[in-house]
Amino acid sequence: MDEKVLSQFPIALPLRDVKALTNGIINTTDLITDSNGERYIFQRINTNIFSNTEGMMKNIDIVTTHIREKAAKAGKDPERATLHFLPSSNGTLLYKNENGAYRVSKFIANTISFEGKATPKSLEMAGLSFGSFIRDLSDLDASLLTETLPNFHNTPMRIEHFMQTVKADPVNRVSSAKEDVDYLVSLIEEASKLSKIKLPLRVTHNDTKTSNVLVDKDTLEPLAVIDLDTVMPGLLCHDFADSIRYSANYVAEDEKEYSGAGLDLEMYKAYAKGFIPAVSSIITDEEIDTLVQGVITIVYEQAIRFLDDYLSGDVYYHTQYPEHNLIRTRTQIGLLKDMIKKRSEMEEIARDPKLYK
Ligand code: ADP
Ligand code: GN1
Ligand code: MG
Repeated sequence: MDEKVLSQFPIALPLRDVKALTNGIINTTDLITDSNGERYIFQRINTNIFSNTEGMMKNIDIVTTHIREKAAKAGKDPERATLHFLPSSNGTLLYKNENGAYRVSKFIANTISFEGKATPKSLEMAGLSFGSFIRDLSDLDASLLTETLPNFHNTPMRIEHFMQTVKADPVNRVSSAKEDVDYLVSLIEEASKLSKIKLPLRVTHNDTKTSNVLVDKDTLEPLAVIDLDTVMPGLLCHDFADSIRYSANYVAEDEKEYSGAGLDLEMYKAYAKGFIPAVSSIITDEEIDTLVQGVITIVYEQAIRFLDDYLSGDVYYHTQYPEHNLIRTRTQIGLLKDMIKKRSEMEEIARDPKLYK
């Protein structure tokens, strides 16, 4: 841990404890305890991916301020409702040096985030959290936010990039993923449908893993949505989709026994039960009509993102072994195939009138 970096933040050094939190695959995150026993989250941002760190922190500042104000008006504790970053010695919420960009946020105590295998209850609570997040930000003008990761969920552009990688085959891996490539190429038309539909641009989270919500440790009541780096203008269906992609799969995203991948409808239903009622006051008919298409599109998009990275030589996602991204691709393909089969059940659940009361 770099003391020089830490000393740029208003925390008491030396640190008493450092614990690495390793579930994210982009940034590096540590839970630190300072010499007064105060706990903070210390993060080194992956600036290869988040190159516009100023825009990113500005988006986070706008969004957290909005949430804090709303929470205070609703009589909730604003400090537990969202992230709170500490200013560094330069007066901004970041400290940068030649090795990267760093930030520190207050640790929100007595909370848990859902990691590992989801349960219907954890998914319902995650759905409620992410749905409430979109609803609470629906009166914030999305154009105030910078598109810090341009075209992040632009599926046609992702497809184009993927096809270029397949063609160039820079590290000679295409032959080891031929079936995967062929299958994903065969679905291009299906995966492009959503991009042709006009939908409202909202303030969305764009990385709705269940590990990105904090709930009360005892009651599991939703408190804060965290990991706000990808907050940008986006589509409601993408936020609905990514949690399901991540947590309603029978297997984990990097399960080597990927043949077990598929959609657990009970988990899907649990997420819908939390998410849809939370957005029912703002959701449009077009958005209801695209919830399931959004899920299928996001799973497809993630499959080509992982495969593109595998075929490029693992330049984007952290990997632990050479086939890691290929395994990740296959868990997504297994899920995708099963979702296509279960599409009508998924639609029926997403349109259940009881969720819209
Ligand atoms: P990553 O980009 O590595 O996913 P996150 O911001 O999601 O980073 O943080 C990783 C984990 O750290 C979260 O899943 C959560 O368990 C914990 N965490 C992050 N910020 C806080 C916070 N302010 N208070 C309590 N726990 C936190
Ligand atoms: C990345 O940071 P993390 O692990 O929550 C990625 C997401 C992917 C996810 C797949 C900025 O999220 O888009 O869905 O991995 N974030 C970025 O696990 O690319
Ligand atoms: Mg995270």
